[in-house]
Amino acid sequence: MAKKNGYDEGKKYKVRDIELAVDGRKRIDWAESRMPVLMSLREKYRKTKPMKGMRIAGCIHVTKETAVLVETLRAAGAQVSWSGCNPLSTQDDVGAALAATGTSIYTWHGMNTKEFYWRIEQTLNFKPNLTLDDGADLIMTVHTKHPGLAPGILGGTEETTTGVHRLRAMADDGKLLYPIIAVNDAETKWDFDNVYGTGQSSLDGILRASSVLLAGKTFVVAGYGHCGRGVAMRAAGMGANVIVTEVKATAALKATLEGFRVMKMDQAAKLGDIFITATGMKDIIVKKHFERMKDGALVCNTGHYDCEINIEELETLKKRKRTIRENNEEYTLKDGRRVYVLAQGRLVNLAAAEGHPSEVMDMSFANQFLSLLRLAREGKNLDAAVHDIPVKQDQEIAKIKLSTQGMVIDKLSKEQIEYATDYLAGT
Ligand code: 9W4
Repeated sequence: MAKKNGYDEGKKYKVRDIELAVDGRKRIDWAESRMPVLMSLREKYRKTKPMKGMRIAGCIHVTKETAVLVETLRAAGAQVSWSGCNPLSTQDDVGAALAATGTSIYTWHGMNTKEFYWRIEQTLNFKPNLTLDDGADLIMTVHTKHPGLAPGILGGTEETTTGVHRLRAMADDGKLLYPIIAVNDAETKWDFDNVYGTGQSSLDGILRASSVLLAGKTFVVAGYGHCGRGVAMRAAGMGANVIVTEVKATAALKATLEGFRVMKMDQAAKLGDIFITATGMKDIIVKKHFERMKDGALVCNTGHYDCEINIEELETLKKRKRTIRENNEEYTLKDGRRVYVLAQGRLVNLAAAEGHPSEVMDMSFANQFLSLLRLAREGKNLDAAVHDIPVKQDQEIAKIKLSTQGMVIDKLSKEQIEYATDYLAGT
């Protein structure tokens, strides 16, 4: 394939280097072996091809797990056109492997802003009848630049909390032009992502960037939402002594009942060996906290924003700074104490590790697949509103997941169902 401007030029794709496809395929094979729900859906729909005639434009992180989703949609008969939703999250070898097996894909790691907007236009060129988003950029582009495409679109899906918020606001203003399914709000997505996905991958990021022993360390978790809880649980499992800081009384109470000490960050700052923020709020760790930390303290963030740790204030305290290892900056303060910041205060689970494990993404992406299938079948009868995932779909996905692990659960008998629905019984 001829190369122009450093990129492979092809009719249906533009990726960093098509020769990376061999490595990408190995990664995808690995993810497939960890994503049994999606693979069972692929097997189920391979013959009947219920997505035949569907043209899906997708704008979501190009990762090995996304590739399993894309190839499942194609196996079910859909045509796809894909782009990444964040210039830093694209795995170029995965993009190459998708392109090499005929997926139309326009994305590469580190693309600039102009290229970033260009890639969405490319995916819209084939006039999709379904859209898939992570952050609603694709849907917004249809609404703002190509509203003429909307009548041909049966519906779209949205993967993230932020995207769902944007779309609900649009629907409230009567501006939404086609139905959206809020994949983010499925229990088998958000609960498992936040608790088990972020829980494990954050520790993975800390260990890759520092290789410290967790056992016996004082591990401070700021924020006891789902992410904080996942991290606290896993750190405790590795033998750390966990301290939680919170502003919400009920969340703090849960942390105490789950066996963790709770205190203010002002106090925890003196005790912690490792700090992780998971609040979604700014200025959780600031100058006064750095001033109290022990020599060697390690600080990182797994919340949504990179403003939870005030690095500018740390900069004012430093005498010297150096990169001690990948994703690990050593700040030597004026009094000689050293503070280590991982992944520059960005999301440590993504910047220093690989995000949610494939087993967790399996459920998010099974929800994506089933939602797109629902839109293909029923989209024309749905209102231009944001729709929830049916409870039945959540239960179905959890059930398939359990069955792939060889687990079968009990079922209520007819009498038990009657008992549960009879308000006169049991008094
Ligand atoms: N990845 C990401 C974002 C920013 C970023 C500078 C070098 C989210 C969800 C899924 O946002 C994602 N910044 C980086 S690396 C990096 C990576 N830097 C900053 O210094 C490094 C992202 C969903 N997901 C999983 O979690 C697992 N498979 C998935 O599809 C992926 C990526």
